[in-house]
Amino acid sequence: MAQVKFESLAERLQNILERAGCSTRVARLIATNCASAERDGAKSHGLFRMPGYVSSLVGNWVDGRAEPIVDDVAPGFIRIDAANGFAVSALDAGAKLAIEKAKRNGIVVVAIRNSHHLGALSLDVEPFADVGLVALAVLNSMKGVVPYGGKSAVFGTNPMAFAAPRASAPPFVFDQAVSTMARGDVSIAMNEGRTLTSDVGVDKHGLQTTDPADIIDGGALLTFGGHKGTTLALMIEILCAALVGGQFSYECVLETMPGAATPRTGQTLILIDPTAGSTGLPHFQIRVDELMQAVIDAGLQRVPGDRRLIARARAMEDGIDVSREEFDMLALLDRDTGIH
Ligand code: NDP
Ligand code: PYC
Repeated sequence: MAQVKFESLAERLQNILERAGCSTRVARLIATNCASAERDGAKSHGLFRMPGYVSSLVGNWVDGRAEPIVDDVAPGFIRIDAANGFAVSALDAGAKLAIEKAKRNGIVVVAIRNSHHLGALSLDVEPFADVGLVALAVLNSMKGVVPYGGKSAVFGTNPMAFAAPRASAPPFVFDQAVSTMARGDVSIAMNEGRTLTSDVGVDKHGLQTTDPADIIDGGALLTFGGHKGTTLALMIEILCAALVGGQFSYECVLETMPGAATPRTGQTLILIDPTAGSTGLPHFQIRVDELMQAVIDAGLQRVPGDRRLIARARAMEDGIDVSREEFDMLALLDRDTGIH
């Protein structure tokens, strides 16, 4: 295990992504996103995703040079066609306009289609709370989650992330999949030889299993909270496919596409300006703090998002932990993208 500075890890990833086919702008965005997830301890959406980014780029499943088309369609609505590129690049292209419109109108919806997302969604919402906005993002992905009581997969693991500014601390941010576990974490559990609890997934026959390999090998995940996770998964499919003009997770077929590892789906972001609410931003921020204190007083061990912030502070101080296996994986990607 070695500690690597954030900037040097991001630079190494950017070089790999450029050689795999990204423009400099897109490579920088994805590399920063990936290094940031690793920095924040989101292990299933950091370095672990690099082989997937590279194989999707090399197989021409995703266009790493795509220029997103931003369409200002209504006072409270922006449409972005990611042009078969990365959602992170599409959001970056529309972010400035989205902030302006949210501040002018009180609210804006950003509807992204034809996009690929393989990252931690917290990173998409946090910057908006840093400038005083409330942000809610949802994302659909590749088919792999069965509806409550069902036997076959329809939904993606479909994360949602929310960020709100606070008075006395960095923004409150939560970020979670609609499945009991993210698929990436199930793969990591499989690689580490761990077993799972029986509420995580089913095998290829639809039977509940505690073996992560059964889930990855033709099985599927379950929604968290039974039917309540299923209702959220449905909402996210509607907001990320029907609303934006994109694909439902079950329509995104990767298996027959060589190299495809990123879902070609959609994303919706809603920004709200708290100054347009009845209380204004400073009071809003104090009220968020009061709520966090109330849940801590009631016994919640920590505010959601705190683990991420602690991991981030430690990584920025000491460097990001990169294991021998992760260095080997990066060396393989160097080789596969033309460095010998
Ligand atoms: P987790 O279940 O690990 O965490 C969900 C939320 O609960 C986080 O905000 C977390 O905060 C908080 N939390 C966890 N444990 C506690 C606790 N004991 N007390 C208080 N709060 C707690 O997330 P998931 O496994 O569902 O998702 C993992 C990641 O996978 C996310 O970043 C998600 O965006 C990503 N993902 C991406 C997909 C894609 O298509 N790109 C698809 C699916 C998932 P904290 O972070 O501080 O632990
Ligand atoms: O971990 O479930 C997951 C996931 C799907 C797409 C990106 N991450």
